[in-house]
Amino acid sequence: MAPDDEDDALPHAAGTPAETAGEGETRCGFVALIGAPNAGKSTLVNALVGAKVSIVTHKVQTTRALVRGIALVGPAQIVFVDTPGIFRPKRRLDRAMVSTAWGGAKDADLVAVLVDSRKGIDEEVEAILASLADVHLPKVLILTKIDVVKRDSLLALTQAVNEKARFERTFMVSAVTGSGVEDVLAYFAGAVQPGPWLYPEDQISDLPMRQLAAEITREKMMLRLHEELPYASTVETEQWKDVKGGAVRIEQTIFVERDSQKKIVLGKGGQTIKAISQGAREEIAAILERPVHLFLFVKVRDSWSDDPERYREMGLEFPE
Ligand SMILES: Nc1nc2c(ncn2[C@@H]2O[C@H](COP(=O)(O)OP(=O)(O)OP(=O)(O)O)[C@@H](O)[C@H]2O)c(=O)[nH]1
Ligand SMILES: [Mg+2]
Repeated sequence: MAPDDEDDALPHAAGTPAETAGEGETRCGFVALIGAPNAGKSTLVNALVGAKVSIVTHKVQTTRALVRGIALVGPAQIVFVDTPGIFRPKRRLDRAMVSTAWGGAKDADLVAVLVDSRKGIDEEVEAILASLADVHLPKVLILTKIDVVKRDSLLALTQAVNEKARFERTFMVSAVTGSGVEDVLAYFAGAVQPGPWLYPEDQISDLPMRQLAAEITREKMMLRLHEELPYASTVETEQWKDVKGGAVRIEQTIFVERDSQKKIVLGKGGQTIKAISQGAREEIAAILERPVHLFLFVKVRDSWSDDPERYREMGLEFPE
């Protein structure tokens, strides 16, 4: 992801792939990772790509829109599609997220269904497995977080999940220890179809830099704020300007729904927003490899989650 490409991280003209791998030998395809909220989808996409392309928190419903992370394995370019968790939606934003997740699955070439092996089959997983009948694509099962469960429970879970839906293969991974991640990569490298690469060789994500920067700030906010606040807020990058000394000046707006929430985001004497800003600034600067001046503004907009413009910014369809 080139720092100057913040408005346009999509592929330039094709050409490089054939030079590196030889025309006709390359393979390419989209693999969607779906599952319940918190199943470990974004963590695994990051591990597969070998870089952080999607934000991760211990809270549910962290990912809100599709994030494509790109991995190269020999002649294969695998585009892993991280999706929002699938759950029973209540609010409009929930509906947009869940329909985006299913849409991401149906538009892919292959689907990986992630099940948190510590949680096993709960109501949410049960509902997802039942809906897989409508996804007419090759599917594999990935049991996640195997570093925190006993091995024999994995065999029982493998059997139980495979009785409820048809999978080509079952994988067991830990994104924390890295166990099983190479097997998943090798499998999909062979499973994607022959064809030209769709992204330049050095591209690891399709997310424009300004959107990734907003996501990083949202991650720091989700990690610091509790209860309803992570779900009542959104972050947008408003300004992105090169300034003296090779630095970049970034202005972002945090939208919340109520004045009381704004007070919490700011914190006593502005301490909370300062900490969010510092965490985000350091991470964005590390990605860009240049100094960052980050300015965060908090705006109260009680109906932001009913405003089509906010959905466009997030890359979501606005559900009626
Ligand atoms: N122990 C352990 N924890 C993991 C592993 N993979 C993910 N986690 C943790 O699980 C939590 C959720 O991870 P995410 O990757 O954000 O999960 P997600 O499925 O993308 O969640 P949503 O975006 O909310 O749907 C985080 O606290 C991760 O650190 C793993 O292999 N082992
Ligand atoms: Mg996620």
